[in-house]
Order: sequence, then C-alpha cells, then structure tokens
Amino acid sequence: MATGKQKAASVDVAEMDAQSSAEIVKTLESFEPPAPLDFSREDDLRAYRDMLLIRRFEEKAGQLYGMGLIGGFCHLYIGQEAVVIGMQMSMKEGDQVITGYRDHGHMLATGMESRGVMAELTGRRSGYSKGKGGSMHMFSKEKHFYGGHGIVGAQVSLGTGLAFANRYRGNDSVSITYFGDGAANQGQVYESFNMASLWKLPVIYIIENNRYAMGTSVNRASAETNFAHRGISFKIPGIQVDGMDVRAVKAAADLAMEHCRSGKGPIILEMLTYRYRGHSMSDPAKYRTRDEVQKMRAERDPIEQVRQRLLEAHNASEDELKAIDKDVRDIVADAADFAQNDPEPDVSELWTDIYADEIPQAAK
Ligand SMILES: Cc1ncc(C[n+]2csc(CCOP(=O)(O)OP(=O)(O)O)c2C)c(N)n1
Ligand SMILES: [Mg+2]
Repeated sequence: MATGKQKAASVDVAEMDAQSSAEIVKTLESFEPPAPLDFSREDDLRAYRDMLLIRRFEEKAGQLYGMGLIGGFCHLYIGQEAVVIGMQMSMKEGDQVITGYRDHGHMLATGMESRGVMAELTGRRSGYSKGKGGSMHMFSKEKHFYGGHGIVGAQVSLGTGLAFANRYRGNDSVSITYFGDGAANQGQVYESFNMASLWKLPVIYIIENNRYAMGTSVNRASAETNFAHRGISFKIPGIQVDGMDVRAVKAAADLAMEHCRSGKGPIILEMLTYRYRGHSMSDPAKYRTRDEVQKMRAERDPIEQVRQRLLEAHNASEDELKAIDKDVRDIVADAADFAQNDPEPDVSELWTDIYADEIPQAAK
C-alpha cells in the first residue's frame, strides 16, 4: 500500500488486484509526476524548431482566416505546443494519434505536411481531405493520425478502439488519445475508461487542461478539477504534468509509454496548459482578463523557455536561432502560397468519398 507521495514510475496495476477499494484510491491519489528530463542541446533544438513550426503555422492560419481565405471553424493551438511535441519526442513508428478539433498542432507534430494541412484549411484539392473536410477533419493513415473530430469527446472512444485493435493484433503500438478539460465531462469518456482498464488496452489518455471549454472556466464546469484523478474508479493511474514545459511532458510521456507497452493498460496524463487565443476565430474572450493571458505568455511560454535554455545553458547564438526561425517561416510561407494557388475541388467531388469503395482486408 502506498504511504505518502510516491513516484508515478512505480504504478503497479497487478498489485492493485489484491488491494481493497480504499487502498486502491490511496495508491492512485498518491502519484507524483516524474522530474523533468535534462534535455541535451539536440533535444532542445528539436523541441524549439518543432514548437515554432506549430506557432508560426497557426499565426499564418489566423491571418488567412482574417482575410476570408479559410471558411468554417478554425481553432488555434497557440500556447499548448509543448504538449504535442513532448509526446511526439517519446513516440515510435506505429503509435497512433487522435484528437478533437484543435488539431493542426497534432498533425504537424506527427510529420504531416504543412502544405497539405494549410490547403485543407483553404478548401483546396491538395488538402488532406481533398478540400472537403476543413480544419476539423483531416487524417493521415501514413502518419497514423486518425483525426480531427468535431464532436466533443467522440475521439476518446475511437482512440480506445485503436488501442483495442493494437491489442487484438498483438503489436506493441500505443494509442495517444487527446481531449480537453471540457470533453473530460462527457459520458462516453467513462465508458471508454472502463473498457480500457478492464481489457488493459494500451492507451494514453491526454487531458489537455487549458482551463477553459469555450467560455466556461474549469471551476465553473467541473465538480472535480483534478483530471488526473478521473480514472480512479476504473483503477487507471493518472498524473498531473506541467504542460508548458516540454521536458516535463517528455518525462511523463516516457513513463506512460513504458506503462502501456509493458501491458499495464491505460494511463491518464493531465497536461496543465493554456490557450492564448480565443476558443475559435469568433470568440470575444470576455470570460478572462487580458492580464491573465499576458502573464502566462510572459512567464510560462513553452517556446520562450526552450529559447532561454538554448541561449544560456547550451551556448546557442542569436544567429543560430534566427536561422531556425527563418527556416520555419519559409516552410509556412510556402504552405500559405500553395494553399492559395491550389485549385478548389471539382464539383464532381461532391459525390466521392461518401461511402468506402471496398471493405479493407483487415476488417473482413
Ligand atoms: C457533443 C458536443 N457538445 C458540444 C459541442 C460544442 N463545443 C465545441 S468545443 C466545446 C468546448 C470543449 O472544450 P475542451 O474540451 O476544454 O477543449 P478546448 O476547446 O479547450 O481545446 C463545446 C462545448 C460539441 N462540438 N460537441
Ligand atoms: Mg479546454
């Protein structure tokens, strides 16, 4: 039985089988996050570049939206970059990613092309869904990215299904299933938790707690605001992670991957993060003060933290970082040009991609 706080690394699911409910609750309530990792210069350079790509891409998407070039919904991920990049740094080929509608960062993190994502945003034929899906509906089988979902919480049961498929096929891939603090209150999340724990499915549930669900703060919407504890009734361990520090995310990711790959079943990582922009492009943001956003930007920005470390601890020069910035800006500018010049889909495309043409072999 756990006494006091203990390292999450010692989460032993099998041990719980012999414990009473009261002991299990005590054990699961006691886990602490692992210490942030020491990043090498290479790790920090990679994290810096990859997070910057998401930030600049999102800023450009915001501009194109303002110019009327992107229609429909568009939810920006700015501020939350350390979450997907820290997770990505721990993933291996074959691991799957699924998320909600705030999804551009997740796609770029998996290695999906900036051009294809931006062209989908502008509704052009070279977009990932041939210009017919838009911001919330993109997929890449090649990169194991399963969307892009507009129904709050729906991706959680789908992500659990991906983990079931891994188990069924006997591979050692992990399903990385992202959802928000608001989605964490949806019923199907708990049905999924139950099945995932019962069948020891390899799924990491990542709750991106960015403090708001549209205009409603966590405190106004959630009876229990510690989301890492949401799996306790299902014997699922959970840890709270500083989602603004990519090193803390990577440390938690390593632990969670090992947990899943060694057959211990699901685990929850609550990422404490923050979105700088409004919920979507039409959000007047009256529910929080400018000061709150400014303070977070000034004191906790995930990219600035890495930048300072590169300059101070890894002796990077301003010129070296400027070169990375230019590289990233060039990729984003190229994607934006491409997305404005690519043709729209032909009208005949209205009748395609509605039903599957054939049943995939594996499903027969
Ligand atoms: C089933 C369902 N209910 C309501 C909505 C409307 N809606 C869209 S986003 C959202 C808030 C979700 O917030 P959260 O899960 O915290 O994610 P975040 O936007 O902060 O990333 C709501 C209620 C929806 N799309 N689907
Ligand atoms: Mg939220």
